[in-house]
Amino acid sequence: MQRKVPLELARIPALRELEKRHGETGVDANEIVPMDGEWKYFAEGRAPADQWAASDFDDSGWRQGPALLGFGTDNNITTELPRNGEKEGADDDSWNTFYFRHAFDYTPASEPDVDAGVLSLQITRDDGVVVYLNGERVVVDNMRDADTVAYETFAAEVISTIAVEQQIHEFDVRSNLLKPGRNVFAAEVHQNRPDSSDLHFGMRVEVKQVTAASYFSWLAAHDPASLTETLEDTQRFLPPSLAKQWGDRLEDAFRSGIRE
Ligand SMILES: [Ca+2]
Ligand SMILES: [Ca+2]
Repeated sequence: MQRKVPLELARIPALRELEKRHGETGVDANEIVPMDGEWKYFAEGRAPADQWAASDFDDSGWRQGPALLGFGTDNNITTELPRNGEKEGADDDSWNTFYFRHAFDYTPASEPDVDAGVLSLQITRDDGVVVYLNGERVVVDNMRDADTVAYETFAAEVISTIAVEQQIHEFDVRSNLLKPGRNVFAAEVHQNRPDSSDLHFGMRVEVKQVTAASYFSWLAAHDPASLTETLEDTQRFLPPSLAKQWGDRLEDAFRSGIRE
């Protein structure tokens, strides 16, 4: 009987390497934010209060709707945002930036922990975006002046044509930023120029973890002779803590050729 192995996969490259070698079957993926999730939004032609991205910010005055949120495109927008308020067409009064918040409860699927994998953020945006998790900036994508993004900052590149606008951009974020209990993603979406006619935002998030169950069941499903990696390869791409915890079990599996 093997003991239950705690999850301590802290290195993002290790998980991605495992996924590359083994496909999704070696990795447990759990959706925590759906692409059509509900978001609070602030579309007022100005920046909200300074702490708007913090998890404890009071967004009770913000409006709310399911993603995708935006205006001016054919890209499956569910929640229409006001473009430029009552000032549509007045370029010098254009609204440059729109703000979003999504709160959710997270219960780790297995003991320890949220320190054991990556968050995969899958984002569609027009034009540029900055994303925060519990107040910490985790993604800056297609923005000018990335270090000093403010309401007035423009996106770097124009996002045009349906094919480009519908692209999903995936980012790995450390999953130890996720806490058991309440969490908040926040995002600000910026236009690339004052008179841009369209804008949208949506984001799906998965927690991806390597677990003993996922890893050893993957091993069990494969003929040892078909494996291209050696025990040493496996120990090298796993993070040291996990390679150590799984040490005997890995050696048994490779030596005996008997998959559990
Ligand atoms: Ca566009
Ligand atoms: Ca735009």
